[in-house]
Amino acid sequence: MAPLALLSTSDKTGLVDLARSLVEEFGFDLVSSGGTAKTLQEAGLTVTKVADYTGSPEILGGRVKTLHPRIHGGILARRNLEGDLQDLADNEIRPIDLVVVNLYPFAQTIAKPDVSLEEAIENIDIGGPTLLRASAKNYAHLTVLCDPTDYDAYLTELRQQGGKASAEFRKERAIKAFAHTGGYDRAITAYLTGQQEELLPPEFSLSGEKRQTMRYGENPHQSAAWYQTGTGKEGWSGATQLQGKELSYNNLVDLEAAREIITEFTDKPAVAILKHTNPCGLAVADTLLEAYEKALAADSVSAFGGIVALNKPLDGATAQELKKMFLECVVAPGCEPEAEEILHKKSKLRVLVLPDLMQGPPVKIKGIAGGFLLQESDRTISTPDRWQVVTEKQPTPEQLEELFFAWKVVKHVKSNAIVVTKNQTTCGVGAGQMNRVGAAQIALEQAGEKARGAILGSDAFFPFDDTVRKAAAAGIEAIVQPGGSVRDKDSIAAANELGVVMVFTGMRHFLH
Ligand code: 93A
Repeated sequence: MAPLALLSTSDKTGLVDLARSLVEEFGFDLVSSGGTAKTLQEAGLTVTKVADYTGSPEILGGRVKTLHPRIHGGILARRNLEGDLQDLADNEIRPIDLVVVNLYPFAQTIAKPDVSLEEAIENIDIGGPTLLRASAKNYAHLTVLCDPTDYDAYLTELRQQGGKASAEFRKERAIKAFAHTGGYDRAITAYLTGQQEELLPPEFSLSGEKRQTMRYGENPHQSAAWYQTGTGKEGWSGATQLQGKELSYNNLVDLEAAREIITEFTDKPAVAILKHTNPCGLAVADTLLEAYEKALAADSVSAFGGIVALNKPLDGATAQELKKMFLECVVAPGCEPEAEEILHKKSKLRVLVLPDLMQGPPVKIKGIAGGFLLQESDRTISTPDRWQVVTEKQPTPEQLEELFFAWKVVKHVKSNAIVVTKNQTTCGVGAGQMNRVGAAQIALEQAGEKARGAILGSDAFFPFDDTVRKAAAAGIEAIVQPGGSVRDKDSIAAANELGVVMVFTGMRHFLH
């Protein structure tokens, strides 16, 4: 007998192509609920409506469509159990081999402004989750697909496995289906209790699906796992790993920090080298190669074993230089074939292509005793047109450009953070200090002679005038900081006294 597929989808993406392949390549018969059947018929496919198959019409305005023993018997029957097979035969029920369902768009519905309770409730899918859970329960005997991005993988699986998905494939999709219905019910619960999380866009779920058990976490004695939330893109926002060892927990944490900092630089080529999420070198230049060389020279000691992020596709010349250094990971929005070939010889180096660097998470999560904290990602930056020059001395256009560079960098350095920059290159980075003047001390010491005529940026305001005095003594010409301290006037007075330019951005960027 021909294999039988049941299709019932709200999101019709990829549906027709899947159905056509099922019929033409693998000889499936199709059964579908009303709207799905209509879409398939309009595409010229032969399909039996659920109502015709069961002999029971859809009732209650569609509230009861697939809830029928002829459907659920066909899904739940154990094909290796005499009694079940007898039941199927006695009731003229065909076993179902594939169930393709996606649910009423509940999250999207409640995200609409002024949605009524009635509309929300009508968008609670009952038959769909029942189909998904029944099929997932019986994954030993059939396949369930709840996500259009899995259709191609299923067809590939059928081609490779001679027309039937492997046990491993079926189990994976069953787990995905249970995770999906679980998340769906949590969204309904949150809505009805008035606790839905307004920080989260509808496609982002706090109940992620486990993508990978990591070898370990931050340290080898800590176990760790990688979860994926429903953004529609595989893995790390759709990144492709071209080569290298498996990504570790720390790699991903660093890569995400690298992605975030490099997105600040969208025009000219920019390269950031990070260690433990902080930039040890970052530079902007006319070419990627030059930017890398400047970033590396900023602190070549720390760059060893670093993570490199580039804002433009990696070219051959830059790859040639990257190759000379021991690095953990390289990420860029593209990779030219020549560069790929050059890096290929460094087989352990992880090279990732992330086409859309800008696609970051909407929220950040931190576990605390008794729960977790959720906050919006820090995606805003105040631009120079909104800044206030607070000193008698005004910045030159060049200084203003450099101040903006320093400001973009310091936003992504762990607090308390101070950076010293010159020629669109970091020359001193003070990260994660318990007092601001200590962070300045580190950045200025690292910059050494380069601090003369350089710019200093601070992620938060100066509580005292000591940082201004230290900066001026090292030769800093201009300072960018948020302002907002009760003692701002002390810092402004010190800057005026010492002939330093100072601007306030009006926005701070703590990062912990
Ligand atoms: O209203 S329901 O909860 N009752 C059902 O029996 C039922 N069966 C499938 N919704 C039901 N579905 C859902 O209908 C599916 O989960 C899918 O989202 C949608 C497909 O409907 P149509 O094929 O008419 O477009």
